[in-house]
Amino acid sequence: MTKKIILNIVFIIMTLMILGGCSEIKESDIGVKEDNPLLNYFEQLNPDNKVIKCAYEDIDNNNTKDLVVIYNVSRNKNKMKIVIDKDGKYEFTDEVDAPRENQTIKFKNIDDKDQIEIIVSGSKNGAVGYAIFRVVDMKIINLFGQDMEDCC
Ligand SMILES: [Ca+2]
Ligand SMILES: [Ca+2]
Repeated sequence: MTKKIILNIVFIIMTLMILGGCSEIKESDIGVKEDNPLLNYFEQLNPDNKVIKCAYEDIDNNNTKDLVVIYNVSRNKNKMKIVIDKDGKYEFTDEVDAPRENQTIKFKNIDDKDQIEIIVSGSKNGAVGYAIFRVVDMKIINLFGQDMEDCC
């Protein structure tokens, strides 16, 4: 009887460990595969900046996929920039402020013309904000934003 209880406890602990391990993997999911060449390029040139979130899409409408990267720059500051794939030659855009927590990156061609727009949302201490960006001449232009200053 006692042995059965101990076995049950061991089983519960092991289950918790496995579940805990799984959620850890989920949390560290940055949105693209770790061997993404644009991600590797970013990491190589920005070794001090931990990558938080990525999204892979053709940003400049030239039929090559580009990589939006949100990364940490200091204890309380995140930034975003984009690795543009110019037919195999990678270039960075400038950088803009990015949300502190719960970052999401989505794409939508909001004006139905030319290149796709980037919708970034996130929060800081429960304050939620979002912004719509477009890349023009390797600069990230903020087309529309709401409460971004509260979450960045
Ligand atoms: Ca492209
Ligand atoms: Ca557009």
